[in-house]
Amino acid sequence: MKLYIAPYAPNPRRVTMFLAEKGITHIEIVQLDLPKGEHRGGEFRAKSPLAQVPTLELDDGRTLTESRAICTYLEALYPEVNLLGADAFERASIEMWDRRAELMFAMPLMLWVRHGSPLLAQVEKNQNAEVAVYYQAQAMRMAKWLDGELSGRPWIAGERFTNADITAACGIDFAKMMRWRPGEDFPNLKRWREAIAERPAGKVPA
Ligand SMILES: N[C@@H](CCC(=O)N[C@@H](CS)C(=O)NCC(=O)O)C(=O)O
Repeated sequence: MKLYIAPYAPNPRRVTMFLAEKGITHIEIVQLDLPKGEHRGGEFRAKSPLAQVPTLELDDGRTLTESRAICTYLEALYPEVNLLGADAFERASIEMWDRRAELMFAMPLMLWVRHGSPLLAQVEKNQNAEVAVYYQAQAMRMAKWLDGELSGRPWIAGERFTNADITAACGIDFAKMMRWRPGEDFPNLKRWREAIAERPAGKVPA
C-alpha cells in the first residue's frame, strides 16, 4: 500500500497520526509538493479525482481518499490499537465526536488558516479576509465549548484516546500558522493538547 500525503497538510496528518498510534510503519509514504501542483497532474488525479491528499493506494491499484474513510479501512485491517470503537455504542459515539471535531471545530480552524494565512496564498487562489475573520470567530466559539466538555473527561470521546482527538488536534495544530494555540484561556484544551504530545500520535510533525 502507498499513502500519498503532503508536508504541513492537516488532513493527511490525520492518517499519519492514526498510523503512529497503531504502530504501523510498513505502509509506503509518498510526499507530494502541493505548492508545485504535483497533486494536480493527470497521473495523481487518476488515483484521487478531486486531486487531494491523503490518498491511499492499495496493492491492487484501488484507491481511497477522505482521511476518515482511510482510517476506517486501516482500522479494519489493523484492529489494534483500537481508535474507532470496540462495540456498537462506542463506534457510534466516537463517530459522533469525530464528526463534531471535524465539522464544527477543525473545519472552521482550517478555513480560517486557508483564507487568512499569507503563506498559503500560492495554493489558495481565492483567499478572502472576511471569510477568515468569520471562521476564526466560529472556531473560537467551538474552542470554548470543547474546553468546557474537556473539563469533565480526559479525551474528547470519553475516557480513552480516539480518532476524535486526532481530528481536533490536526485542526488546532494547523492554526499555528495563524499563531494560535490553546493557552491559559482554554485550560482544558491546553491540558488535553499537552497530553497528546506525549503519545505516539503527538510525535508526528505538524
Ligand atoms: N475531506 C478531505 C479533505 C482533503 C483535503 O482538503 N486535502 C488538502 C490537504 S489538507 C488538499 O489536498 N489540498 C489540495 C487541493 O485541494 O488543491 C479529507 O478529509 O481527506
